[in-house]
Amino acid sequence: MRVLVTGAAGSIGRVLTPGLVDRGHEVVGLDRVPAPDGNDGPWHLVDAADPDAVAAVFAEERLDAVVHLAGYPGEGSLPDSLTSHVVTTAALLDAMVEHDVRRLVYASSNHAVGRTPRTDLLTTTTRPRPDTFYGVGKVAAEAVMSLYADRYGLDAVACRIGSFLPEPETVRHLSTWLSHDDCVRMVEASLTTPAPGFAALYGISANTRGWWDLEAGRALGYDPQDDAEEFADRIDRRDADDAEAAHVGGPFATEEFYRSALDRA
Ligand code: 15L
Repeated sequence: MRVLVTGAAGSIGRVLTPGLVDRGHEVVGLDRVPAPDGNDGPWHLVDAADPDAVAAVFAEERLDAVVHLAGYPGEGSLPDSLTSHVVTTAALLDAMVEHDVRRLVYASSNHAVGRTPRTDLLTTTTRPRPDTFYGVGKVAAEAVMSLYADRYGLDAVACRIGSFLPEPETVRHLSTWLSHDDCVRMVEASLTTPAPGFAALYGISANTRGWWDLEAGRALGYDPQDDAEEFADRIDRRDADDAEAAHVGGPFATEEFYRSALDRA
């Protein structure tokens, strides 16, 4: 497949680009910053929130699918979060409709449901329950994907990623870790599974301590192979661990992340 990867210079993009190339895909990179050293593929220096610039990329490139990773990965004001996550997604979806590109795989986040109290098993049918304006942005981006799947018959898979890291670093990560290799597996399955329509999955590895349902992902062909437990004896307990265990979103669901929606002068 010829895949446009937005945010290709970011932490996930730098892992995913070679991962998809190794699996026989062609990657077209898009980011606000230049391509990282070693990436010799096609590259577009573009802000994904600029619909004209995004449309120009689609006019120039032949594409089979889009993997949308671009977006600020932490908390911000509500308008900034909406621009970063919703406007970028909408700009891509409009260009996809115009150029008949039929599949979007989106780096959504566990923070779309981060304010859900810890339950026995977190399913993908739980109600949207963001823990931050970042999470609000992810919920709204998923809603735009659902709208375009219904209106235009696009396939749009929202991967609610946990903690994408080389290795788990905290007790929470023993449940929420997504390994680099499993991330590539997750995205490839989301790109190639037949006719998912709109679908959501939880992007974590097969963690022994995981409590987010992996079945929705397995139904889409995502078969995680790694387990954070392998690193458990290297992880020190912290005072914050209990508070982080209360909700899906961990630290994002704690008071530390409370802020007003709008920045004022
Ligand atoms: C995310 O979606 C964030 O981008 C990242 O900063 C982490 O907070 C991660 O989730 C997580 O929940 O560990």
